[in-house]
Amino acid sequence: AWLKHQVSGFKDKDGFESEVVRHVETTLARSMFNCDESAAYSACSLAFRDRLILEWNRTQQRQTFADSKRLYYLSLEFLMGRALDNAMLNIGEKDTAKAGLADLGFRIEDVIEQEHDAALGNGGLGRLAACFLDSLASLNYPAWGYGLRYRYGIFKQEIIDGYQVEVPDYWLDFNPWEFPRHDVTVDIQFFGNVRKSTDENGRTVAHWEGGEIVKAVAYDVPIPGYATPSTNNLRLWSSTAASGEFDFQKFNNGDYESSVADQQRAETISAVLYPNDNLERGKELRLKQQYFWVAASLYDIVRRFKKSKRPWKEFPDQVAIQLNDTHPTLAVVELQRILLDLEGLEWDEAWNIVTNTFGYTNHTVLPEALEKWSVPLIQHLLPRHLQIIYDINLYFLQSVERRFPDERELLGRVSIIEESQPKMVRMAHLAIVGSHKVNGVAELHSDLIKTTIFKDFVTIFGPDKFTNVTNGITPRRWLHQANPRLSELISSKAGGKDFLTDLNELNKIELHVKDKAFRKEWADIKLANKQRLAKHIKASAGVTVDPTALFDVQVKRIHEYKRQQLNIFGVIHRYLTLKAMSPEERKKQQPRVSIFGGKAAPGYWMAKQIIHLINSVGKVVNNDEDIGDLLKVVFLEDYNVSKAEIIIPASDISEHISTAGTEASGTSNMKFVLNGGLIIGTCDGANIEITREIGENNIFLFGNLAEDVEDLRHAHTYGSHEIDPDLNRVFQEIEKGTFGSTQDFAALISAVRDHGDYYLVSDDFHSYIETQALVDEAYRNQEEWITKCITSVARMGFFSSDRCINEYAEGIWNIEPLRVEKEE
Ligand code: 26M
Repeated sequence: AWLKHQVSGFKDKDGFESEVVRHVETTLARSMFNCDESAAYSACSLAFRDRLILEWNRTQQRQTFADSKRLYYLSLEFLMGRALDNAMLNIGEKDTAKAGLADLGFRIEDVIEQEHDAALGNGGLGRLAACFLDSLASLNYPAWGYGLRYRYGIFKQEIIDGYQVEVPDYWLDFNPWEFPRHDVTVDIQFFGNVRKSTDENGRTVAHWEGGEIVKAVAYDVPIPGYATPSTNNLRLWSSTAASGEFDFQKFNNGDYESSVADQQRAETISAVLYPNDNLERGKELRLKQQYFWVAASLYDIVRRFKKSKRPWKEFPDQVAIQLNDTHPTLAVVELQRILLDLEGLEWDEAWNIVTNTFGYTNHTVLPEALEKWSVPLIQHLLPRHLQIIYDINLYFLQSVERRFPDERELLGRVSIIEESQPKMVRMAHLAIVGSHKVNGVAELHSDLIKTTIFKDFVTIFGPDKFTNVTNGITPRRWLHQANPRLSELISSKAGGKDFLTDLNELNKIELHVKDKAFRKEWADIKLANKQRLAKHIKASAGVTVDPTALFDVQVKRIHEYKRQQLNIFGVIHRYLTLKAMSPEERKKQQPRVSIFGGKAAPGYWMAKQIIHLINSVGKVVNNDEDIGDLLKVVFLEDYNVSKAEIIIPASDISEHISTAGTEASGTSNMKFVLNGGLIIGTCDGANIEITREIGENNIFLFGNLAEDVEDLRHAHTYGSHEIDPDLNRVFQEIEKGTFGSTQDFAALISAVRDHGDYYLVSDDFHSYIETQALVDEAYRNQEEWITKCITSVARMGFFSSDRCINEYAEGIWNIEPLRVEKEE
């Protein structure tokens, strides 16, 4: 243990105010008389940024001085959300800021609202990376994130006539949270060809020559830890033409247009985040992004290592690199290339260093999401890397053949090269072969990868190379920041704020589960959170909802495997059931608000149809006078991190209903329970471990199990496939035109009825409807319900990303927290 000390704060409220004023008047060059909320946001951020940057500098010095092993987390996505509120809370000066801003005539909530989300990610994978950065800093681990500085993050979603429309997310207009490092640049090579020569020792040396150069410029984002001075670094690379502004040679020769075109082509690399989630499309620009980012990051890491003058064999003692999915897998090849071609190491020595450096996290078993790149494309873009990939594969397959001489089929199955037309490089195979550890993100998922997609690799490398690290979430953002009143209430019963850094402390509140005043305050907080969401629903969707109704929420990327279609078919079933009742009978029913949110990948037509159906059902149901407040259906536009912070604390029940075996983990399930909401879910991903922790009486599980999915699919295809009768009635209603244009929804129905129902919507429908009825019944008994909620929150300690990061640190990275001594 070591002493934690107060982060250098503002002297007091007045000290804070004068810094805000100074920034308004000098940095922003405005007068306080025309300081609006947006200027107040900028100045307030700059004041906090000044504080952060001092700690950031000290942290980097500490890390350099300690010279201990560092982690580098390579992720193409960091879904950070807003930074100001997080910085204020982590530094511990939000109250100072609140009072100071009030003096200046501003409400802190309005100032916080001015910030544009940093939305450099698609969904779970990107948000996980952001939670990891928070935990790494809060736990004082020496760690850096490396990513791309996209000019456009995930698109903004608008709903027009019930359809999703994508609008570009231009977020960099004013971003006080980044520091351009125009002196930290790396030249990145593409295309060209490879020449081989022989050196004086008779060794063959490869020279990658020609092609084009693009310049990578570093932008640093400080990552403050909670209640610690540690402030880590997230380095994002931006692409620009190597020659700077534009090519003066060409310009002077009168070729102005093409010199500008070169500049634009270079900038295109970091221009936009690919908006696919769990879908691989093999676009050349995406591969360029991957190599650009990987090469710049490795150059940076190697440069830092070389300053220490240690021998190369110590590289893995100083450096751990984690691959967030296969997106950065070229790093394996790039490090081998650096060691071999530029540093002159022998193959085996280099390869030993490489494999001891990398760890690979798998986030999906969906076949359509597994990355493959065509051999001709890699040959064209990265000719030397293709040679190295072939050599890695050759040595790997030779060793497999030696050990398993009788298994001829095995070689083809595990080969890094798929013998298709054209040949493809299987990135997951390359990542496994190039890493010392491979992990899944929840127990079921980690078991599944070992028994299905990576089974052969378990045979080859043994079971110890494969491990599980169940995902986690940061309680700072997802409880303390998103739900301040609940955080406050918990700290009053758990003996202070320790639970925010040691989430197992939550179990102390279970002792108070019968405390009347505690329960009353608990219920009041939930109601207030629902009122806040109701306001947002009114303002954004124009629908009036009753805050005392049961709020049923499904917010996540729209995907067939996540089964929003099952949810909306269930809503239609509920609607039909209510319609068929007498007015007296209806009065006895539990009112519900079905809330949806999430983006569809722009090219994912089925997902877009699901959004359209949800909106079409909402239009009918919300305007049906027979129904009134008994059922409302809302689609919330543009779901993102900052909207999640409003939605999640307001949920009574949330839906995590993927086909068993398809959702690797899920992380919002953890956020909802931590905020005092219950779950209806399948036995999938982390739902299983949540159930184990909170108890099966506190969760509504339904549906078929992962182990039965294969047989059911087989039966659909080769046997007869009877559609659930209740679901059939839903289909008939849609086909009658009750919800408008029937042809739009035909594909959603025929996916179930005519195309094998791959996601088992019909198989699970009855169980789903029955379980939803149990939810209504349970909610009726508010006392029981609140007991379930409190008990569940008390038992959620396991799902902190702090626990998760400590597991990675110990089991995969072999890194230790840095001592943070009291400075003064
Ligand atoms: C691939 C190719 C081209 C463009 C984009 C992609 C791509 C982008 C994001 C593929 C997958 C992406 O993310 C997958 C993802 O978010 N997976 C989720 O990871 C979470 C954290 O581990 C899990 O909780 C979710 O279950 C899992 O779906």
